[in-house]
Amino acid sequence: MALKNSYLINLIENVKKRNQGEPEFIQAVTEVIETLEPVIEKRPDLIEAGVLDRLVEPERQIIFRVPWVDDNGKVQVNRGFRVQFNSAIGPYKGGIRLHPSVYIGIIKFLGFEQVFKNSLTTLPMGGGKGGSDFDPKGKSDGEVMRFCQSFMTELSKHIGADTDVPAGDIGTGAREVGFMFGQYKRLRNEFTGVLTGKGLTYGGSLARTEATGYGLCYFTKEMLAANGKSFDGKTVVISGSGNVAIYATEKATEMGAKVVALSDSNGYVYDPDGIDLACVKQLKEVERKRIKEYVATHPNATYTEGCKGIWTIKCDIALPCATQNEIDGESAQILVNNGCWCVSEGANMPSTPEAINTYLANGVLYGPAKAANAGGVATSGLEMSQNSERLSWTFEEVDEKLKGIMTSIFQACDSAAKEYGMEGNYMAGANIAGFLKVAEAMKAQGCV
Ligand code: NDP
Ligand code: 2IT
Repeated sequence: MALKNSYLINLIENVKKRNQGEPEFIQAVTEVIETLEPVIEKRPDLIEAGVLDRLVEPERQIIFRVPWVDDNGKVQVNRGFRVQFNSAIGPYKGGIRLHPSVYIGIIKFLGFEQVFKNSLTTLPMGGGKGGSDFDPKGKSDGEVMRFCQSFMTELSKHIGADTDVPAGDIGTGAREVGFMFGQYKRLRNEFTGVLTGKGLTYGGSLARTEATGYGLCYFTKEMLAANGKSFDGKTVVISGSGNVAIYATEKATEMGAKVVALSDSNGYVYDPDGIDLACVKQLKEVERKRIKEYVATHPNATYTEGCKGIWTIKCDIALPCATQNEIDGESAQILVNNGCWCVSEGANMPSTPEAINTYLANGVLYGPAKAANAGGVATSGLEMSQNSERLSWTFEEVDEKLKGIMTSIFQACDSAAKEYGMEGNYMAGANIAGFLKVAEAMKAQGCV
């Protein structure tokens, strides 16, 4: 989409100049700013209050050394990050990514997206994100623990239950959250809801593990229903085989779909009989093995090296649940050519701008990440509420609330898109609806 508003054109130019070498951050900002043009034309007061200029600059960025000792007694050094992006509507909230590709540009893009996503959840959470270039793959439990303790030793100075509440993301699951929580408690001598995604024996919420994948399916179900469609009898391709992919597979299958493929960063499996999720859970959640092991016990399934090829599998619905920019323009075109008519995003920013243009040009129902995958952080918000009142709710209670939140997110995207003359463009709707709440709060609080 080409911008016409000169203020916004200058704003993006400035973001590009000030954030060189951070293409993911520039990509995330550009997408949002482009869809805000009709709002800005109607709301000069927001420009006057400097809301946009402030919105594209994180409130605080913390970068620190994370030294730890490996199993051979050798000192290793990683880099840790926490970007506290925006606290206009609540304490900073967002996950911690542990992956060798992490650098400040990735954390800033994720933190920026989180601001709008958290606003859409209807809960009082600002946006933040953290992480490290540490790779948990192939490390022993002891190494992961020593890394997490070192990471938290510094991070603990900057977070708190009413300040900034981290959680999981790629490479950070229950094990890592547990080690980080233990270290925070030891350092501060306080037992608080400083992290979410905690284990059920020490303050975690039921349904948080399932929440992102389930929430993705609840959102997608609403989007499909609004367009006279459903999951029932549809063929679905899901990328990734981590937390989000596993529980998206579970819920989509429960809703009557057949999930035929999953992947990891090495390759993908195609099972025409439908993915056997019990096997995937055992391989991935228990044994921490590669997805290619699946074919050893499933003779009808095939494994192909390389992850991009997963988008050449014929499907009705694609749910990318692995990582950013995993669907480029070429893959999007192949999906469309093969008859795919819905893409809904479990991962953060999995589609490149070219891919998104391809969806929109071909009438593909497109559920954008910051709306479609908001169920994880929404349930983190529910974990914070339970921690505050020192009670825990049943699985059914949390799941019902999650469904309600995902339905209201879809409705907010749908009505904002309609109000600004872009009916059916849920990306524009998500950006606008997420933005307006944060913008009003920033304006009301003055120039801070
Ligand atoms: P996990 O670490 O549990 O799983 C990540 C999966 O994606 C793995 O299968 C991994 O394969 C694959 N993957 C990671 N990086 C790449 C890559 N560069 N290329 C190809 N595949 C890759 O993470 P989650 O399931 O939690 O996260 C998946 C996505 O969902 C991320 O974009 C995350 O930001 C987003 N998300 C997560 C939420 C949550 O609550 N966990 C909430 C909202 C969004 P391998 O094992 O080979 O690395
Ligand atoms: O991208 C995300 O929304 C997450 N990784 C979840 C963040 C959270 O605080 O639960």
